[in-house]
Amino acid sequence: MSYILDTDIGVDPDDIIALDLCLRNNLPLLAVTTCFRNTLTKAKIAKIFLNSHRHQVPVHYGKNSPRAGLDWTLKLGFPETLGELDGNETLEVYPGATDFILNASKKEKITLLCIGPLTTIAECIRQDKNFASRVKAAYIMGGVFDRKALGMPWPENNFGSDPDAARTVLGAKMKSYLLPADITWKVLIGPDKIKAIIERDKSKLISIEINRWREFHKIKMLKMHDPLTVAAAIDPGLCHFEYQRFDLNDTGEIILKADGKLEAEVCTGFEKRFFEML
Ligand SMILES: [Ca+2]
Repeated sequence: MSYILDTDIGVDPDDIIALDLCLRNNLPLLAVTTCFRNTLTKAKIAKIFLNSHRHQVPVHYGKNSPRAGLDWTLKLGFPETLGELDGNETLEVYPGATDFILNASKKEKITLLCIGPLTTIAECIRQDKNFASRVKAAYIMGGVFDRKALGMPWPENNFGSDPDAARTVLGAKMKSYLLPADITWKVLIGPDKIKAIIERDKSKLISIEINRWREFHKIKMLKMHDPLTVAAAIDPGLCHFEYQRFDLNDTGEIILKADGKLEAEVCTGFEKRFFEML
């Protein structure tokens, strides 16, 4: 069984921590693909990190998400590139995330780890009506059932950046495991765990991303949205899921509905051993 990680690495540091988790668990990755915005830059960030682990997996970048410009981190002036890219202009990364995923799915059953907006995956479904049936499973971080209850000040980024893509993917009859913000928002790690993660990273990219994010938000804790999502695939008993049908609005909010057009196994909780994996 092979995996493809589709990521918006380079904003919230939980993406690079999720990639680190894949590598440390020797997950057989066929490729890393990048989504959301500035996907070429994101591909280079992923490649630098993979190179630092002597990992030869190819990196393909996809198209930007149609609503990526509405993202709140952009509005608040979050810096878009890492200084580490200077001098790395010759890194070998490739376009064509959609083509890569489509071709890979024709050769073997793949599992998708979707930790960014679903723009590329939706494009695969729109281009090839048999794609969804060839995917073994998709683990998807995105959406929120009750934003107010969480005190979440912004729309959920992954579904809010491309709600049409989210609807296409979750309406495609693919075996989808959804990890909504209602669960992941509460998955926090503190300074001791963050220090341990930073210290073992030879690339220093994790440290750069974490420090930049914590300074920007003036926070000490980090939310592990994406690491929990890939951990659910690595350790199938880790998360508890319940089948749900629902609809989705344009701000990434999920509305439960018995006759909803969308469906997924939705995460309702997880085992605490997750924190030992980090
Ligand atoms: Ca992400």
